[in-house]
This record gives sequence, C-alpha cells and structure tokens, in this order.
Amino acid sequence: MSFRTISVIGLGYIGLPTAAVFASRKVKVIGVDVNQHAIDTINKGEVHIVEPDLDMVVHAAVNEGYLRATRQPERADAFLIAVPTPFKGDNHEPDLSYIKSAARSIAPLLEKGNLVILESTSPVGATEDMAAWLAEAPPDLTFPQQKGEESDIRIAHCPERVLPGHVLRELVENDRVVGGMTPKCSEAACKLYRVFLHGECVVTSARAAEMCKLTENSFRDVNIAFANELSTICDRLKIDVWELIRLANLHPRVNILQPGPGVGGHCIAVDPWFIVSSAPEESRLIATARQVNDGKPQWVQQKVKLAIADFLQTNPEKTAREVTVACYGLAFKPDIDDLRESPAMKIATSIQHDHVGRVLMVEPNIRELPQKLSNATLVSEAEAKNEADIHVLLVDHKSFKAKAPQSGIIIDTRGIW
Ligand code: SAJ
Repeated sequence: MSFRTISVIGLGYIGLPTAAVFASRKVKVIGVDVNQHAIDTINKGEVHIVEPDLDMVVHAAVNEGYLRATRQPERADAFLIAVPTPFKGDNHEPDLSYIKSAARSIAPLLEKGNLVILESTSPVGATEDMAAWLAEAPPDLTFPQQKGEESDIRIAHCPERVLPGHVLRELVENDRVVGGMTPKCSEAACKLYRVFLHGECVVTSARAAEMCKLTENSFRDVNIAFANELSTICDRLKIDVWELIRLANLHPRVNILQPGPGVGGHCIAVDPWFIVSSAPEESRLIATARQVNDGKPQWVQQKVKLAIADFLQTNPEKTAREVTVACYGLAFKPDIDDLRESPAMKIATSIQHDHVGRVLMVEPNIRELPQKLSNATLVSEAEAKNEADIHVLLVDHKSFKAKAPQSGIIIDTRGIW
C-alpha cells in the first residue's frame, strides 16, 4: 500500500496541521472542508486558525503545490477524518453527525486498497459506526466488519493527542495509539503516520483507542476538578490554595494540578461526557469531576458580586454605577487567542450582564471584543490597572504575571498575583 495522495476531511485545529505536515513531507494532500472561507484562505497559502508556525508550513505546502483545499471530496489513497464531535442535549450525548456526513461524502469515492482513519475524538463504537456508514455506498467493495483481514478497505481509529499551542511539535513527536479494525488495518495506518512520525505507533483495537483518548482527557479533567475543589475548600477555611498545592507537591508521589476559573476548550470539557453517556452508572467520579469544573465559573461570579458589595461598604460615597470592574484574560487558556468554550468568557459575560457600572476587558491576544461583550470596553492592561476598582484575573497570560494591580480588590483565579 503506498500513499501518493491523502485526503484530510475537516481543516480545523487538528485537520489543517495534519494536512500541512503530510504535505511538508512532499505527499500530495487534498484538504476538504464545508467552510468556504477556510478553503479560500488556505488556497491563498494562509491560515484561518491561530497556531504557532502553522502559517509558515501551510504557506510552503500550498506554494509548492502539495496542499490544496476544496469543498468536494476527491479520490485518494488514504482518507483522514478530523471533524468535530460535540455533544448534544442535557444528557451530553455525543453528536456523530459530522462523522456521518464526512463518511457518506467519501463513501462513493472509495477504491480497493484505500485506508480510512478516524482521528476525531469519539465515543467507544464510533469507528464501527463509521465503517457501517462507509459500507452503505459502494456495493462492490468489502469492509473489515464484513471480511476481516481480506477486506478491500482498511479502517482505523487514531485519535489525535496534540496540545493546542504546541501542535506542530507534538504531531511529530507524540506516540500515536493506532486502533485498527483488524491487524492489517493497524499496519496500514502505522505506515501512513510513519511518513512524518518520530514517536512510536502503538497498536491496539479501535475500541481501546477510542477509550484511550477519552481516558487521557478524563484523567486531566478529574485532576483539575480535584484542584478546583481544593480551591473552594481553602477559600472557606482561609488557606492560600496555591501555597497548599506547592507544599503538598513536595511529596514525591503527589502532583496536584492548578485550580482556575473552570475548564475550557473543546476537548477536556467535552470528552469525559462520552464515557459518562456510554456507562452512566459506572462513571460517578468522572461525572462529578465535570460538574465540579463546570460549577467553577459560577463560584467566581459569586466572588465578584461579594467583592463589589465589599467595595461599596468600604467606599460608602460611591454607588454601584461608579464601580469599575476589569477582567484580565478571555481565552480558554494562557497565551492563545481562542475564546471558544472559555470559562473566562462565561464569567466576563455574566459580569457585563450583572454589573451596572463600567466593565473593562483586557485580552492582549485579540483586537476587538466578541459581540457578546459589546457593552464592555477592550483596554490595555495598564489602563485597567489604573482605572478599575475590582480586578478579576481569569487567564494567566505571560504578560499579566509581571506586576499585580497596586490598588483595588483583586480576585485572582490563577494565583499569579
Ligand atoms: N487547566 C486548569 N488547570 C490545569 C491545567 C489546565 O484549569 O492545571 C484548564 C485550562 O486553563 C483550560 C483547560 O483546563 O481551560 C484545558 O486545557 P489543557 O491545556 O489541559 O488542555 P487542552 O484542552 O488544550 O488539550 C487537551 C490535551 N489533553 C491532555 O493533556 C490529556 C491535549 O493533549 C489533547 O490533544 C487535547 O485536549 C484534545 O484535542 O483532546
């Protein structure tokens, strides 16, 4: 099996860097997306997402003719599906509609010997579902669920595990869990990733690979929930949680993560629900951790309300309308511009909604505030530090660490001031 042409379906935070890295190894890559703006941007050699150095790699890949983006899927030797898998409804059921439509869009193009890899983080069983959707179209091809090792089409799940902000390095260096529907499917997938991979390809079943990815993110979520719970306990007991964690972490077998305003992003706050929804009675700890982390923004909002009340009590000449609140950081984690699923955004939006006085926003990584925050004002860090009465630190961006505000009440959800 040789891979002269690879098609990557979904050109987002995972698909685009993956497509660009394959193309940088001089493999012809066809990127497919439903977003016309993304396609036009990529075909100009530019990027529609922020990730360090990605612009350079995409620019080179497009200019040298190895990467091209299109709306319509085309024939290829291997297809890599990297589309979103959000959840839906109150029970946080996984929404596989993007995988389904990606699978159905490539099914009519499949040819004997093709490899299809699902990279999207998925609930256990999703690769088998995808295989069934792929098998709906071509009547003359066989699939692993029907013919095992003799199948015409190879199918595997190889979850991405890269950290936003470090994607290009981690794509190449991280070990890869490769879950083929059969051993030959795994072998084909490993061969494909070895085009650029420096890490190991570790082979398992598709179901174990699905569960492995969910486990990694649930592990982190549960551990952050422990830190977040400690922070609210310490607040009640009047203990500095940051010092406490530093002290406890001196123990050789203790490694507590950092509390914050909640858990954001599209992975850690989502993936644990896929485990919970497939085994609700057994996933008590994982579900509770989700609730602890999801409850943290509200706890911070309450702290802000109490701080405003305190401020008014010590400054009786002022009315609430004359109190200025500043929020520092809106992104879902430090030193990125991604505001989606951000607990900081949730808190800032509620402050803007509840507070009658001025609300200032400091976010050095964006140029204008999103629509949701249209009643607030985007200002520099220095202006906020000069003008605000209440300072709410929500994201530990590097630039914020230099100096704490010298006056006013500080609510530091990250422990840097
Ligand atoms: N956070 C804390 N305290 C901490 C660490 C993180 O509050 O000590 C918060 C962050 O501020 C952020 C959220 O957790 O709001 C998630 O950030 P993150 O840096 O932990 O993870 P992500 O979502 O950027 O990327 C994760 C990674 N998974 C793990 O580290 C197990 C990454 O490797 C995955 O590829 C990615 O999810 C994904 O795509 O699934």
